[in-house]
Amino acid sequence: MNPATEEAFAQVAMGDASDVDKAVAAAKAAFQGFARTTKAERLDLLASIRGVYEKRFDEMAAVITEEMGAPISLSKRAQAAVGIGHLDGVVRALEAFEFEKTNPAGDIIRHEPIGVCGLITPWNWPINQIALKVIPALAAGCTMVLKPSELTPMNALLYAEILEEAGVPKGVFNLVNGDGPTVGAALSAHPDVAMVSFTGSTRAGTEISKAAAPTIKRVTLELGGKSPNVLLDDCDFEEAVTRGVKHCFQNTGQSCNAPTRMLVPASRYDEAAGYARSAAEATEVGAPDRDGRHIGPLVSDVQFDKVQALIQTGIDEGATVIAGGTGRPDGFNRGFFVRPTIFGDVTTDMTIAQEEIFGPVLVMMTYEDDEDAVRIANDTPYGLAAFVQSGDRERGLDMARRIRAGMVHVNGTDISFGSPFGGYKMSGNGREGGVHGIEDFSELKAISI
Ligand code: TXE
Repeated sequence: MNPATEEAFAQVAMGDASDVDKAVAAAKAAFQGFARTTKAERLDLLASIRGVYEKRFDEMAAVITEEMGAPISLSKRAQAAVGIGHLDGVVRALEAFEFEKTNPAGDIIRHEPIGVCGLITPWNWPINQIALKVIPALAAGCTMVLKPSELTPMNALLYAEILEEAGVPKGVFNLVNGDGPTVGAALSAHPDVAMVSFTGSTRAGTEISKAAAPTIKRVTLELGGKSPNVLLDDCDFEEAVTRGVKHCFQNTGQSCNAPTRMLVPASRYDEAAGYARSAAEATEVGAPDRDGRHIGPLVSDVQFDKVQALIQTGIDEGATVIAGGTGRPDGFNRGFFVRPTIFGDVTTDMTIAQEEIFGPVLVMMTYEDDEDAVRIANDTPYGLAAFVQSGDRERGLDMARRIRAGMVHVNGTDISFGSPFGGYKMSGNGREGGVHGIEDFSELKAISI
């Protein structure tokens, strides 16, 4: 369904457990051969995938816009572009990767592909999350079954075409569309699947871990976040607040690593709230098929209802609405569009300070000193990303070291392609990207002679 028009534009069959059995059997049959391919052969394959992906880049951007509502400019600049960025990060890592080494004790330590992998992905950065799993799995020599989100099956089907055209051998990559409780659960529990790599909600991650437990398979999880953005008193406030709001609202707030909690010194709160209001009011909401820097709709009615309910909870729990609020923005009577919203006077005990909202909703909190900022930054069940704004590199770095999160950005927004992507605490386990992704999809073998 196109979330801007609420109209269906394609029909895709939902698979079931018997489709998972067939796909896993195909992946298992292909494993012995693919596991023995050389590094040079896999590098050639990745180069070929890159070539076909580039050729079909515009189609990829267009389909992501149509099925999940990201404005076309964002789809081109980021959503589809990261499919190439992650591939390049893995290629660089693979070139340098030593699959076999001798340790100081004289034993041979080998990285071997773990086996058939189940890849379960969400809808918010759909091809990003698919590429971040498929590419390192191929680099490691694994075969796989992908179950993309039932909300965004079309980019995954296009990716399957790209992989086939690029010459990925039969059975190495398999795709089963379907929902979580049927196809996702069957993949998680399957005895012939050696590893499940999942990105999505903490709720589904828990279900997957439970379903996988009896088979002792490896489960890597990239889950939700509630990332703090700490503004130290020596940063350029107007610039930092404006950039923080824009970043939080990017992709309509549907990013696991969005800076959703802005922490400002109590003495500068009024100033910061003023800049935040201006930035929110300057945020344009618009149709995704139009070029521009606006934000689009949320992905689905379910997400729309969830975000509306959490905005209402924020109001009920006593937070101040600095901008936005419940309902659709003026001029919209259909589509899952929501109002860019800023809450002030938010305290750590409030639901909106703890729960992932996954919409264009920023909460502003105050702190007394650096110690207090670290305490508040760490005071959620999540630990995916964190952001620190400071005019002093060493001070920013000191704060970055004290925050318990997998990725901390000082005056920046993203880690580089190839750096480890993943979180602490209930944001998951395992790390994706570059060499860390290849290692995640590998088993270690020690050979003594
Ligand atoms: O996620 P689900 P939903 C968060 C975000 C969002 C919330 C709910 O807060 O509002 O989760 O989104 C598959 N066994 N994130 O309900 O259900 C499902 O089919 C196996 C954060 O859409 O987790 C899909 O492929 N698989 C996030 C995938 O899980 C199961 C990205 C994601 O859907 C399953 C998305 C089960 N029992 C949402 N249940 C991030 N980390 O970026 C569901 N799935």
